[in-house]
Amino acid sequence: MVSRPARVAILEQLRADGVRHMFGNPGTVEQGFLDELRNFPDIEYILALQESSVVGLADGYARATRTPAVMQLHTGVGVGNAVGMLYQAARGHAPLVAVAGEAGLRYDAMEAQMAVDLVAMAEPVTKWATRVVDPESTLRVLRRAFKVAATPPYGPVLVVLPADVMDRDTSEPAVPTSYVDFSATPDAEVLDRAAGLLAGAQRPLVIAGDGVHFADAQEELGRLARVWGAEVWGADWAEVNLSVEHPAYGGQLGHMFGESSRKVTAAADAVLITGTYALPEVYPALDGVFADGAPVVHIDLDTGAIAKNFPVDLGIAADPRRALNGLARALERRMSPAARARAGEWFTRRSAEQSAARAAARRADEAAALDPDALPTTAFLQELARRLPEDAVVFDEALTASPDLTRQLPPTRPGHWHQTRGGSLGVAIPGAIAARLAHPERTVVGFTGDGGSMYTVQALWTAARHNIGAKFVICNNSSYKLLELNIEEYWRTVGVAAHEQPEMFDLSRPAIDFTGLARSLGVPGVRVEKPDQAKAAVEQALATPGPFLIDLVTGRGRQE
Ligand SMILES: Cc1ncc(C[n+]2csc(CCOP(=O)(O)OP(=O)(O)O)c2C)c(N)n1
Ligand SMILES: [Mg+2]
Repeated sequence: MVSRPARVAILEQLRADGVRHMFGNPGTVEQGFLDELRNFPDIEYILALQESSVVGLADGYARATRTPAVMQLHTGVGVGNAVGMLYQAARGHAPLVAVAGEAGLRYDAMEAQMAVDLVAMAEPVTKWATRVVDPESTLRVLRRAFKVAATPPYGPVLVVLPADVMDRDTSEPAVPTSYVDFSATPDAEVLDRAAGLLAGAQRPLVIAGDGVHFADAQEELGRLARVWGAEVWGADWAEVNLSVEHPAYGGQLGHMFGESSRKVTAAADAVLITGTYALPEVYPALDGVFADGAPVVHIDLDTGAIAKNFPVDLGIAADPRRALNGLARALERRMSPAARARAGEWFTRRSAEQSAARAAARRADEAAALDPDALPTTAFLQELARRLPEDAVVFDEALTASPDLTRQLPPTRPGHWHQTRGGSLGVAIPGAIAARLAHPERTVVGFTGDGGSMYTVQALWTAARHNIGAKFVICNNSSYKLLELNIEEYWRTVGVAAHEQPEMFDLSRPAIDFTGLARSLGVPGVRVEKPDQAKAAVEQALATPGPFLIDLVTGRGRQE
């Protein structure tokens, strides 16, 4: 293999790995390899104007393509801006490979401007962070980065590329990364033991998370829930792990308070956990999560998730799809006729109850949509639901508007709905752009709040710049509504009498002009204040080939 500068070799490596896009925000210390990109027209540089947006785009792209996404960050200042989004990408298990430049090894002693220990900075928010110190190991390290990012549990990786190392030659060949196959099937004896622990349950519960989606195990999960007669509750659930219209779907455990989750988890007399861990809330319960004596079985490719916080009776490192399939069969064999009858009756009753509840909600929404003075939320979402093609993708960061959204556009198809995860705001605008970039043939709509949008609003410019026709809906209630709801819960918990909401949750002064803001970034848009404006707005958004924004008034905020 001929020698060439490492700055060229890294691009050959990306090419060998089939990378088509690099998301980034450039700086001087990366100019060496960024300049070489002109000789790699098959790798498109997608320019974002702030590093939160860079990571949001890469995260959305990895979620949409389910392959590692590559991004470039600018040394300490860029990595610093990226940290919050990297945190959410890490919690969401996005396989990301970030490269960050720095001036060079030779300046290590100088405490030069912008220099910082990038590895230390990124370590808490990445799965692996490292620095290339010798050009002859540049591609070795890059390939390891790809492999680590795409090995369960997936996660972001940072590779620091000092400019003086990149300017030296390497003779390493650029060959595709070796990935590992994880279709591990549990032994029949282990599945039988799991079934033995679970088969006698009267009130069985499945707690499932995105690991189900990563393993394409939705069907197997639904089937197991049906066989076992178990409700499926979500935790760390930001993809479609089971259709929300599946009769076993119970809902989401608390993102925030373990006390809320406990009502569900402690009521079960047997628990199966898969694709998540117990339990990822902000204020998790420290004890009493599961009823005394209730057996807990956990199946995961992420062995760190198993028995992370509470003991389990059986932990199984395996592919959820194969394991759930085998466990359903083992349960069929192990369950008594009475247990099978209970499960069957439960499933039939649930199906009937849930279709009745959906029909009632539809009638209520239809009645609400007739009120011309009502907020336009329902009318708008109904219009959109009527007109969106079947394979549309929804990025849901609608927060307090999310229940309205998912009622009209229920997350039923895996890969066609993504939600925020990890608690960081600002994912929907870049996420929707990246989803559309990955699937230009699909209609992609990103829903975010007036609050959430502002963390990465400059990504609208990226959509305009690269002509990526994603649609954006700002659910504008002039407030940080979720914080208002959370503090009310807090007042109740600590026994503080309800009082006026803190001023800092109010976004009405001054009102943000979202259509003006979008226009300034190259994205046209309209504001929808009344139900009768909904239809025209939806039609205009869908008829516009490029990006389009709708400022949807979902609340009046605090009026003066
Ligand atoms: C990066 C980041 N900063 C701050 C927060 C705290 N936070 C959680 S919800 C929220 C309000 C979100 O407001 P909006 O997007 O308008 O949705 P709404 O609650 O009004 O439905 C804030 C600020 C966060 N989650 N992430
Ligand atoms: Mg809001």
